[in-house]
Amino acid sequence: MEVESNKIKGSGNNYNCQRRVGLIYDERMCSHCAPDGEPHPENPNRIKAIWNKLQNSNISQRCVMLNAKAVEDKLIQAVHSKNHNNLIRNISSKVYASRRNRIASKLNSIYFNEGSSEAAYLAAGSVVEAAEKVAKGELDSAFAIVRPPGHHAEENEAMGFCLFNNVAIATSFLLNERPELGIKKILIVDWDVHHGNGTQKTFWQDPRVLFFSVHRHEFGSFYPANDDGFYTMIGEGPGSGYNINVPWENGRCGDADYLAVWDHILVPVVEEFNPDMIIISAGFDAAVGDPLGGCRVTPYGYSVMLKKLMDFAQGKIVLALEGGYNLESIANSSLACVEVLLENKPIRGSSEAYPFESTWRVIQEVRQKLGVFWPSLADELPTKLTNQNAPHILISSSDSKSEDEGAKLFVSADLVSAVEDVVTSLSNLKVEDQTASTFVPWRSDVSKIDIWYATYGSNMSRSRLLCYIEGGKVEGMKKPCSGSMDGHPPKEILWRTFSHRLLFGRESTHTWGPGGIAFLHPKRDNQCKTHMCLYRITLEQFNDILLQENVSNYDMSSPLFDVDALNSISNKGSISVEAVKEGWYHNVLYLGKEREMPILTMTCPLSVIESFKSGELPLRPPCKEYANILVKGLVEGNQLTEEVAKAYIEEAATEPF
Ligand code: Q9C
Ligand code: ZN
Repeated sequence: MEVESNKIKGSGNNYNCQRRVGLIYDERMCSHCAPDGEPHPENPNRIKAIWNKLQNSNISQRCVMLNAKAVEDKLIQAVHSKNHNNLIRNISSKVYASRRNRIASKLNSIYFNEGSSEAAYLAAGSVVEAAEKVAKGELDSAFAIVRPPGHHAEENEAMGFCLFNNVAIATSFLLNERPELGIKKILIVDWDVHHGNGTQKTFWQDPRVLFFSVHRHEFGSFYPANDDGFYTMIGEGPGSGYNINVPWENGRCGDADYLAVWDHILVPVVEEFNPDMIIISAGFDAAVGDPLGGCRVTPYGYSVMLKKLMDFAQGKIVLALEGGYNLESIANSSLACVEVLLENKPIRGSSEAYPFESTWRVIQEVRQKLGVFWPSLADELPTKLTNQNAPHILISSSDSKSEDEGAKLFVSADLVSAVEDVVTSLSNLKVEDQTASTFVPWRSDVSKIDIWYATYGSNMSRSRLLCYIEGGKVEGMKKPCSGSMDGHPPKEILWRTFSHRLLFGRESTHTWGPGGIAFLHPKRDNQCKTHMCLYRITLEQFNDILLQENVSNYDMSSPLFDVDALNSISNKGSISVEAVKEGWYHNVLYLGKEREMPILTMTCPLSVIESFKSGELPLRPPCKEYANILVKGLVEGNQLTEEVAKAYIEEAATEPF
């Protein structure tokens, strides 16, 4: 292929030995922004920050600049409906001005302004342009610094800050419009922290496109919050096996987690698939410091992930920016990626030692599900490997003194070396300001304060409570827990009764499936006597349990329930924890003191009780598995006989208001 020198102007002449890397950036993509100056994470500063970083570190000067251009409607309509195409084409015109905000408000996480149409056309067109140049061999690889992002956009729907699906449009362009370029199989790697639902749907039945997405999922509670991103979604018909989802069970995933997925899922599959080209939906919202992602991938991590992919498709790789909302993080991550493209080796650095236990579980689930399509995934991983886990205990709790060392997650030698690994690797990293999210200072403040955590539901069973501390699940639970940072078991267990009513409500839960779950009425009622199991745990552990009881995207960079809250709750009686107020158990209730230590429980707010009362929310008895574990707790705690415990639960579940 010949280089069209009038279009490609680069100053890379001093660096002849380097690879030809294309870059696209165009100011016009900055004119799409939230109306009325409203702050929004998906804002023009994102691509400006990346562009400035590449310029200031003299990296853009070593690349080939490409011109952004608007995508043609014909290419859009290979992915989107005519209706959707028309909407985005016209949304910025004057005639739409009065309706723009109303239309946006009906969509999921979308805004429009006068600049949206042009930016959307340029974003998609730029990825097409970059992909064509790389496919032709005029460039080795390219990075399209575009916005709005694309991977959430579906055939007939803008969502999740995405208007057109840029990567899907470029992929379908190469396969359907440029057969002469010989690109017959394309791998799409979506490492944005969110699931690429739009891209998945576009190629659901298409075996020419292997779509791979690794994302936070949390059993359908992380955006876009449904089951589309689960590992069971493998494509359909001829596309079966050509859709691979790696759904994280929890946040805080970092280099070790991602690289384990690369080594044990992605790379073996790509060896077999042997793509002609790779397009990366390169969101940087899994980066350390991202406000939406809550993960911890470092620039070094991204550089290794990218380098591993460069060994395929003759290095023909296009990166298209998706999400990423911490300006510094996305600039540093982008810089690392472009350096790898130029030099074909990872940047200097190192990573944390081990993946989470949950990461190995997810990897094994994916391998099992896809082993029939990709033989290299079929073998079981050695336990020697999968037993190497990141400690749940990090710095803060390593010196806390526990009477019961027997049930600790890690023998102390392992812990010491694991902590040392983490410390060493962090000190080797070149990135600034990424320690904050790993060494969370609030944790050491609360790791030495003990409280009584009073439980009235399934946590009355010790094995169930331990799921919140050590991670994992007990029988009947559909969803495992991620555990606490401090993995020490409770220091003491006591039983007491309290004059608050026990009730059961809700249709179903992620954890237990159909049926109600236990709530404690926040107000005293002297007629009632509810059995409660009190665990002496640290205030740090209480915070981690509070988070797990109220599944949310909160990243724990500050405590949910801090020392001030603890000091004031005896006066207030209860505190609603705003950061997790979407959760059912965000209301922390003070029940008194035991040996000078406060007794706390968590339940719903009074308003929810009112909704149960009025019938607006269903009161429902618990499912069999859930009832069984309540009974188990009461029996093992020597509080009631099995028969009496069953009757006790039954009565609480059927008693009307
Ligand atoms: N509770 C990309 O990263 N969050 N999109 C909405 C509503 C939307 C992210 C939260 C996140 C969209 C490209
Ligand atoms: Zn994202």
